[in-house]
Amino acid sequence: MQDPKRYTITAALPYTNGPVHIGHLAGVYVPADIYARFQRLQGKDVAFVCGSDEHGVPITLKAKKEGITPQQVVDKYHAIIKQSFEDFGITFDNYSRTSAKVHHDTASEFFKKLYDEGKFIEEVTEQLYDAEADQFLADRFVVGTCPKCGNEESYGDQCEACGTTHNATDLINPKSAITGAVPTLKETKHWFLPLDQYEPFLKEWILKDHKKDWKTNVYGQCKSWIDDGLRPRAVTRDLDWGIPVPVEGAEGKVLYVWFDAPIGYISATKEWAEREGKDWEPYWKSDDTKLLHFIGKDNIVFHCIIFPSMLKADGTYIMPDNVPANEFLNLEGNKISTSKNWAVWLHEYLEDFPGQQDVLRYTLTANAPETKDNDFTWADLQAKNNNELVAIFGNFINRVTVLTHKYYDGVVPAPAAFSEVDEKTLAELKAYPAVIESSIERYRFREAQQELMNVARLGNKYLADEEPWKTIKVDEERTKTIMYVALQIASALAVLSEPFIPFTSVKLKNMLNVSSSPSTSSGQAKVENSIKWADVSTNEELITPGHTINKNELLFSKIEDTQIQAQLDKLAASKLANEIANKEVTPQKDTCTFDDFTKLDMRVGTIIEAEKMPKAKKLLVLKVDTGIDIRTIVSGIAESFTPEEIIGKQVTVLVNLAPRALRGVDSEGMILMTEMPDGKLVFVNPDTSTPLSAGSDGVANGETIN
Ligand code: B3M
Ligand code: ZN
Repeated sequence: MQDPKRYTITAALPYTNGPVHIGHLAGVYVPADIYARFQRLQGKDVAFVCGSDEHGVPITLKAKKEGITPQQVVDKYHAIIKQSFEDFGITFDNYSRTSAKVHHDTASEFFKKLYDEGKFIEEVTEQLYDAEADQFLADRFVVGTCPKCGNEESYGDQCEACGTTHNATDLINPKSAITGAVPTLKETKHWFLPLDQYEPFLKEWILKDHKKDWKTNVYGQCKSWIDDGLRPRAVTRDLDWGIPVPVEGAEGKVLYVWFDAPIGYISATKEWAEREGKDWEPYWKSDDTKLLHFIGKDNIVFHCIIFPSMLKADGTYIMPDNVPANEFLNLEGNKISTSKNWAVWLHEYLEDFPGQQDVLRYTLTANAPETKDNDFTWADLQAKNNNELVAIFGNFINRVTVLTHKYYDGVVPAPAAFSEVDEKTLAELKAYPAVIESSIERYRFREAQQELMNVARLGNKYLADEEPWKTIKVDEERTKTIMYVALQIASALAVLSEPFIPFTSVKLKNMLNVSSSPSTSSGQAKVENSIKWADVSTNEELITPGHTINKNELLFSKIEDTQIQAQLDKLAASKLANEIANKEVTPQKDTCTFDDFTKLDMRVGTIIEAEKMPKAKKLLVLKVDTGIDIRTIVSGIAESFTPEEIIGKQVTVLVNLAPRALRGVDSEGMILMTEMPDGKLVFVNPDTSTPLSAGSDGVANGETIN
C-alpha cells in the first residue's frame, strides 16, 4: 500500500496460561515492535495493539491442573506477561485483555450483527462428549490422530505437526484430554460460519492480490487451504469459560476462542482510542489504513482465512495489508516447550542478565526465524554480544566519546576541510536510512539490523584508518575534522538504532546529549540537537560544533563463559527433571517369602582394589574385604564410577551368591546397588562413616546385616 495515512499494527494475543518466552519475543513481539517504532519515527500515525487471550481451553486446562479458577489463572499470567513486555521495551499503545468489558461487548455485538443478518448456519450436529466429565470435547480438550498427517497428538481444532485445522470429529481415535476417556457422540446446536461461501472472495483477495507481496510461507499455506476447499466452521462451543453466545436458546454456550480473540484487536483499539480521545473507526474501517497482523506460523489460517471471512461477513472492515508470520524458534536444538520447561522465560532472563534486554532483542533479531525455523543457543547470544555489540557498536561509541572528552572536554569540535575519505564516509552514512527502511518495509528485520551494524562498522573502520590518536600529536585541525565526522556517525547510530535496541539508543542519546523526534512531512524547522530519522540522509550536520556531550558510560559489557555455562546447566537440570517426571517406573517384582529372603547373606565389605575389565565398557573387577575373606567380585558399575573413586569404599555385599564367571573372571558375590530416578547407580550404603573393627558395637566388616 502506497503512503498509508495510518497504521494499525497487531501482535498475536498470547494465551494467558503461562509466562512468555524467547520464542514469543522472536517470532512476534520484537519484529512488531521494530516495525511500530520505525513508523512512529517516521512521524506516522500508529496504533500498535495487543492483549491477553484469556478464553479458550488452554486456560481451563491450566486451571484444572492447578486447582484454581480460570479467572485466577488469567489474572496471574496477565500481570506477568504485561510486565515482561514492558521490561523488554515492547511499545504497545494498548495492551488489553479479552476478559475486559469492552471486549465482551465488542465481541458480542460482532456476533449479534452477523447473527441478525443471517450470516451463520445454525445446525444440530453430533459432537464428541466426555460422559465422565459431563462435557463436550472440542479444541484442546481432545487429542487424537490427525487425519491429514497421522500425527497421534493432534488437537481437536488444529494439528501442530502439519498446521491443518479441522473439526474435533475429524480426529481418528479421539481421547478426552480431561479424563482420558474415549468420547461418545452427543447432539448439540451450534452456529457455523460458512467459510465455503467466502472462497471466491479469498481467492481474489489473497491468491490474486497478494501472491507477490506476502511471504511465501504465508501465501503457500493460504493457497493450500483454499485449494483443499473450505468448510463451514463452528464459532460457538459448549463451555462455561468464555463470552456467552448473545442469542436466545444458547444457554451454556460461549463464542469459540478463535472467534473472540481476533476481535480483541478491535476492542484493544477502541479502549486505546477512548483513552486518547480519538475515533477508533478509521483504524479499522478506512481504506487509507494499513492493517498488519504480526503472528507465528501456527496462527496463519486464523488470520488469513477465518478472521478475514468474519470481517468480510460484517462488511464494514478493511482487510490486512500483510500478515508477516514467522516460523518457529528452537532452543539449543530442541523445540521450545512450556510443559517440558524447555524455554528461556523472559522474567528469568532479566534476573540473570539485568539491564541487558537489548542483548536478547539483538540476538533474537539477528537469528529471527523469518523464513525457516531457527535455533537459539546461549553460545550465540554470547558471541553476538561480545563480538558485535561490545566489539563493534560499543567499541566505536566508546572511542568517540572518550576521545571527545579527552581532547575537547566533551565539546564537539568544528571541522576543517573534509578529505576525500571524509566526504565518502559521510555520503555512505547518508545512504543507510533508506537501506534500513527498505528492509523494514519488506519485513526483513534481520537484514535491517545487519545494516544498522554496518553503520557502526563504518565508524569503526573510519577511526581505525584515520587514527585520531596519532594525528592529535601532529595535526590539530585534522584531528578535529576526524572527531567531527565520527561524532556525526555516532549521532546517526543513536537514532537509527532506536527500533532495534531501544534501551541502548536512549543511553546513547543521553551520552551525546541529543534527542530524537519523529519526522513530520511538514518541513518544520530543525530543533538544535534533536535528530530525526530523515535527518541522517538529508541533513549535513546531526550534531553541531560547540555542543557539549555528557559523561561517557559503557553501552555493553562482555558476557563471560561462566554466565553461559550457568544457563546451560539450568537447561540440563530442566531436561533431567523432565526425564525423571516422565520416566516409567519399573513395576514391582513378584512377592518373595521371608524364608527366601533369609537365605541371602549380606555383609558390609570394603573395596580394596578396583580396575577396569579390559574391553568391557560396564565392568569393574573389584577385590573386596568381606570380613570372611578377600574375594574377587565383577560389578557392572563402570559407567557410574571410576576405579579410583571407589577404592576404600564400604559397600553391602551379597556373599553367598553362587559364583559365576564373567568374561573369564570368577565373580564371588554381588555388590548391592540401586538406581536413582535419573538412571544413575548408587551403592546401597551401609552408612558407616568411620570404619568399624570387628567386635565393636554396630555393623563391622563382615557382620551379617539382615
Ligand atoms: N492466543 C494463540 C497463540 O498464543 C492465540 C493467538 C490469538 S491472536 C488473535 O499462539
Ligand atoms: Zn497433521
